[in-house]
Amino acid sequence: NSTDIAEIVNFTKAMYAEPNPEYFGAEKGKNVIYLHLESMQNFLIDYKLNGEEVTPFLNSLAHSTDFMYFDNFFHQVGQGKTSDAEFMLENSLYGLPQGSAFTTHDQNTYQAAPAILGEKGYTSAVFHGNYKTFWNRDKIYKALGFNRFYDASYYDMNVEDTMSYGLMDKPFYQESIPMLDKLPQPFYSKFITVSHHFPYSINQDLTTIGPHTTGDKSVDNYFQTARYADEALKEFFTYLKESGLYDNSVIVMYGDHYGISENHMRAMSKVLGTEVGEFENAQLQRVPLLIHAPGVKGGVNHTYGGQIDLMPTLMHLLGVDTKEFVQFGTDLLSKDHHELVPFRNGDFVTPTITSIKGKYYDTNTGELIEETEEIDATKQLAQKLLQYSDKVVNGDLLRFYTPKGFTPIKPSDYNYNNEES
Ligand code: GP9
Ligand code: MN
Repeated sequence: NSTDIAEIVNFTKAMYAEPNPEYFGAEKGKNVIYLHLESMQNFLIDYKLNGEEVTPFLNSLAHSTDFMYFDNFFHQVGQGKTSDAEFMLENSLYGLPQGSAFTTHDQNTYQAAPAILGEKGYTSAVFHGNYKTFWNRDKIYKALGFNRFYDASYYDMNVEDTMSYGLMDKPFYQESIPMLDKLPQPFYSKFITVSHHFPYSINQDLTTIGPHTTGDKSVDNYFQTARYADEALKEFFTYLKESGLYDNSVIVMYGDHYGISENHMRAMSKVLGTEVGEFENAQLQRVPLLIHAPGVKGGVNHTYGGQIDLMPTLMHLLGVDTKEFVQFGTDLLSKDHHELVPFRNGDFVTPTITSIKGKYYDTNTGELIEETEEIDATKQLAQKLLQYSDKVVNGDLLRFYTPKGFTPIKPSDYNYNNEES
């Protein structure tokens, strides 16, 4: 096992992408605010329903130079859905091929973002309007080193303000504000939203846009809850600006995974006005990624990447060296970033090739292409990334490897009474 980890450390070091000096440390000491956008897919950006924007606020951010907007960014989750997205962005390790690492591997040793930043004086916190045991969060967050976890017990979960997965986004953000205000700075925080969750049902009094008209109910409703989530986000940004947090925080918004599954390709063909097959469905796995880094000029960035790449990207912006850490993604802003996006089932997308179930397509045209040696090599690399990551998680291999300068955390030091930090 220690030979395994040595081999894997060699591999991740060989994959390591040097930070771009233009961005490295540009946000040193700044707060971090992650906004986990439930089920938000990238096709919504600038999409018009009956001539009306569905997500006008997100659209305005995507077009603003205050934000880096990545339009070729993909979710990479498996069965663990939300928990896989979180697992990737806290560890730069892939979720598992089956089940959720959050529930099956909560006793592992991790070298996660909250622990790394904790050593640099950050206080970490998760805000989520659902109960702490969902996805086993109360246990895994201790292994990741989260100092505080504000779950449903900290919110007013009255019937009108909740849906099946928890608190609606507007009251969620509102009630989070006083708790966020009390958080010592610099902080590393994550807000996990839920109102835009399958099956996208919402009290019609709260809607400001009609449903779509494909006849497929969950697809049609998807646009109403997306609009509501967009409005909630806008309200939260008003607070962020007024409080001054906007100017001293890196704000990262990401879609956690698809909201409309492959079982709805017929309806999606109507939504997009073009036939949606296997190839188009793979392209639809894009989720929005928007990063506000104060002082850094934004704009649209076409780099291909996925959720596995978020952690090194953020660490480098904060001026934290990642070379000694076992991470399977690479900094999206690095010139050496690998534009290879493996999906959990071994399919992958690059700027030129889309691989689906043993078939290859030209990513730009959707035309079928023959397998070449280069494509085969890319496929091997995608598989290797997934397999090595699985070895680390299944074998709990990080317990045999402590990066230079990192002090392992003790999960038993953490509790979520949230009184002391
Ligand atoms: C609930 C939530 C939903 O707490 O985060 O998770 P999902 O069903 O999207 O995996
Ligand atoms: Mn989710």
